[in-house]
Amino acid sequence: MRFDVITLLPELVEAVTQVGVTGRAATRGLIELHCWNPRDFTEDVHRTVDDRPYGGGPGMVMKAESLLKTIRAARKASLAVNKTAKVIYLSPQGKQLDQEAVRNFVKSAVQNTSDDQQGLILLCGRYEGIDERIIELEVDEEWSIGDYVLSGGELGAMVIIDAITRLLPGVLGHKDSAKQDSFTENLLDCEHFTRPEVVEGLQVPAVLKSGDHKAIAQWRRKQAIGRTFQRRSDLLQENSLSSEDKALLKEYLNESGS
Ligand code: 9D3
Repeated sequence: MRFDVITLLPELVEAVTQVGVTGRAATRGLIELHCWNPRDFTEDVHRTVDDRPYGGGPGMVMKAESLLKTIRAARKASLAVNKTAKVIYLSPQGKQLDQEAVRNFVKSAVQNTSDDQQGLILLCGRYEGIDERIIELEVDEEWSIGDYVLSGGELGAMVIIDAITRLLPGVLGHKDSAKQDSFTENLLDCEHFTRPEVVEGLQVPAVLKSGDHKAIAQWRRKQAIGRTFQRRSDLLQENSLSSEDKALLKEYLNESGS
């Protein structure tokens, strides 16, 4: 899958292809990242990308002209290899990203074969944002990554690239580790333990050493449901529990003394 990122800070975004799961995916050619810097599309000697807001007030706004040229160049390059190239603007005003939205991006990217690919163009703002007419002219969708204030869209673009990449076929080593993600089921994960058996007097739960795979799976599900109930009850409302799950939750609450 190809990502084209429009950013004043390409070195920040490029880090995503240099390390970790996304780095390996890039090395193996499963993802491709192209950064486009609006500063390279300016024509004045100072290479100006921002200006003062009409109406006054603090902060600066990214100018329309160089951004338009950048977006159109990125779209043209992406459409040379992709059937479509949606422009996604990262902004606090966007719809909040969740795992369902990520799965939908992957669906459009993957169900299509090589000459029917869907590229993504990720547009990152800096300063107070971009001239509204860019959104009107060129933006297809506007996404936020959560209710907190960032300094620009780059971390949002990197979040989207990371979350999409790990769902692409062939990226994760273990075949179903992406499928097993608890968020696929709207549940938090259970606890994890590795050697040694005792850390500063704290033991590994005995069931995990029992070798009884059915009991282990049931314990893990009980923990996942119990932790979700206690920490993120908002997730359970969407995901009404089966009678088996309700029994596991009761067991969890008895054991935790609540
Ligand atoms: C404090 C500045 N604000 C004035 C009321 C508005 C504002 C402008 C620009 C707040 C943040 C930003 C830059 N943020 C992003 O570009 C951004 C973002 C975010 O801040 N939170 C969550 N998701 C995203 S995606 C892009």
